[in-house]
Amino acid sequence: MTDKPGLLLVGELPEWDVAALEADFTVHHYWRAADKPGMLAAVRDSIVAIVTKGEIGADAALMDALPNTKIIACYGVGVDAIDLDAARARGIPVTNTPDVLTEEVADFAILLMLGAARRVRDGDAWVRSGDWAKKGPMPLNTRVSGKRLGIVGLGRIGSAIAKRAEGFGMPISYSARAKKDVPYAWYPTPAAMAPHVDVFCIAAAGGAATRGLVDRAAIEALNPGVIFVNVSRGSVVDETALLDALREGRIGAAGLDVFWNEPNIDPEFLTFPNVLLQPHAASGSIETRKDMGRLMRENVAAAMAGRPLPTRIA
Ligand code: 8YV
Repeated sequence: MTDKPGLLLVGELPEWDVAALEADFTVHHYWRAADKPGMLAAVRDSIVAIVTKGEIGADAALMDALPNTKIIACYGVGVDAIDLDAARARGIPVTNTPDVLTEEVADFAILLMLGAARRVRDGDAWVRSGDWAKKGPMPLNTRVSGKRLGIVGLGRIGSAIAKRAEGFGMPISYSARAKKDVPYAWYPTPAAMAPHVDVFCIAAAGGAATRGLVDRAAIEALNPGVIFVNVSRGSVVDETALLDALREGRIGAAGLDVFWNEPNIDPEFLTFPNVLLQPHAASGSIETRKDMGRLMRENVAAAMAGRPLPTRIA
């Protein structure tokens, strides 16, 4: 019988994070429990920490089922899947992993822009299928450098995308509620920005405040042939309107890392050859995930020791 306190993992983490957590906790893998209510009942009093992920959070019912929880530590920067009001009401602090993934996600946004516009998946298939030798050069595609970039949300990640895009000679606009002290053109809404850009990239935080922010009006205001990228949350976009635009051929290319209803995404996305699909993987390098895991564990350790939490968000 161990006397280590319990920690609930809501989603799968790399084995090195699980091993590090197991030094101090009995780790309960909620995500793989066949009988979730049964597991919660069995561990009810022992759990002192809940570890969530960007995509898988914690609701009020989970908090109520684990009344000794001292921290909800998110392995990710976005805490939109956690009921923050419920956590506040119960006095449970919430932490996330900002900064350590900013550069990685910004790199990925650029990768999606280039990969979608330059049809990198088709090029790879052209080589592998033998079409290169059989048919000659692959069909031509679209330039990114020098095109006008519009970023929805100029926070840490949006700003890092802008910095990179400057290197591509892209004139930059952003949409945000308030104008910032930056040398980029500001628009109050995505719909206002849409007609002025050739590449439209979503980097806003998820959650109630941005749900449907890229609405049908924004999608209908996009220039024909736009390159559309999303590395934030599917919830920020009216996905029905996006699918309509793709079906009607109004989008030149799209690079999408996030969707409604992940991982069971709308299968219609699979039918568009000009869409580059990724499985919510923008922060998914070993280096960045190790940094995220370390920061998540620092927050958990601080909560256990009663120290200030390094990256508390609520
Ligand atoms: C995930 C993310 O946390 O940081 C976020 O908000 O969505 C991602 O980095 C990551 O996929 C781990 O689940």
